[in-house]
Amino acid sequence: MARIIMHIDLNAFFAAAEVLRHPEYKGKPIAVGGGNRRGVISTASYEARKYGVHSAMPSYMAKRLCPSLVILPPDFAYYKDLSNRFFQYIRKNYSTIIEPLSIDECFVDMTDALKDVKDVKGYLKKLQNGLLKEIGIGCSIGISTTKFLAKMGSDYKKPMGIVIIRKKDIPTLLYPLPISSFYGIGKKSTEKLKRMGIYTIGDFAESDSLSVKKELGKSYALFKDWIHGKGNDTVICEESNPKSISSSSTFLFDTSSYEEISSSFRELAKEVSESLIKKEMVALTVQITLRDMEFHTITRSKTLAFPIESTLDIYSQGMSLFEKHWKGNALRLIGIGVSSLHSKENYSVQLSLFDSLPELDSSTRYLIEKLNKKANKELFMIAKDLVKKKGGKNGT
Ligand code: TTP
Ligand code: MG
Ligand code: MG
Repeated sequence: MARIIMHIDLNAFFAAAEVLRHPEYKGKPIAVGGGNRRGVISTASYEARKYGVHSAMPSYMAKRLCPSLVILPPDFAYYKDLSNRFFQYIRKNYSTIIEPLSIDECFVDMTDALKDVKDVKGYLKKLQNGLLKEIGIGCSIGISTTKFLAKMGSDYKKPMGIVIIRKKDIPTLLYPLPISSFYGIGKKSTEKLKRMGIYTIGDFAESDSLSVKKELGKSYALFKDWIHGKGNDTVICEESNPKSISSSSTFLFDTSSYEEISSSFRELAKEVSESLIKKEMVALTVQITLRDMEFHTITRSKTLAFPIESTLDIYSQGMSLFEKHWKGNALRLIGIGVSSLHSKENYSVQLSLFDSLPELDSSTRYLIEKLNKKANKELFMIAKDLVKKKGGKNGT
């Protein structure tokens, strides 16, 4: 059965992210990038694009085109966090088969989600508005039967586009586009193709020229397939083999309460641990993120000598990072995550040793005491102590 593939890309991502935390820039020409003489523009708001400002343009040139342009320095940790929330939103509400293509875009297998949907456009409009409400950033969506066509669809209309490309729509929708907009054909090849008389995607689709074949080499047959509606429709879901797992939480009100922050960390550590256990993985690195009211973000991590997976271990390692790096200031967002992931099977030997590691034992005991004291009753204990207490024969 044919799959239904969606490609979704955030509009003017870094610039939109800045407008989100600086509403005073809404509707104004702004850009994100290096402000000095040698700096380049990462991206520009749609208002700035009207002046000809675009990605990869030297900042001084952008300023010349648009003297009122405000150029803000990039904050990658903040964008990464928004990006995670964007992917999470899709994963939670639409499909778990999701493949990020870059920080602001992903392919999603929507076959299941759309199988009983009559009004596809209306359905996607809801997704788009939901994302705008949840994350605060607009997006463009392309839907088709291959990854290539879905990507061409999301590029077709910006901002806030929703473009469905059926095979029969390819000539009307894509043939008139300039060859430079063909996903996969780079700048250099574009220039060469133009010299060969290939100005539009239609020219390429209908050409049989030997020199074009030579220029594109092995990719020629692939690109021909793509533009005729054949091609890859497998969305590779990184989730099944993640590089890291993390969870973050934004406080309703900024807080400097140790108790509140600590209990949030525990909740988040629980989510991370559950996800880790479900994937039968263990982690060697723990990371925390702290963001204050001015959106200054710090991330701190530590790599352990032993693998961990439990809520308590993730929580205690995260808290030790927190206690070391927190300056007592009010926080807006905290996050905790694990990386350097390994399958549990590979680590089973170490895990059995791990049980007797004194460092872990003492930190866990310390934590349990602290938690029980807070709860005023013996809510938590180490599993092996429980076995001992119950007089279990296997209590080692
Ligand atoms: P894009 O999705 O290519 O661009 P965009 O989101 O800014 O705008 P559009 O509405 O056209 O999708 O890239 C995503 C982010 O990646 C972008 O906001 C900034 C960054 N980026 C760079 O840093 N340098 C570049 O040359 C490009 C193209 C993007
Ligand atoms: Mg984008
Ligand atoms: Mg993009």
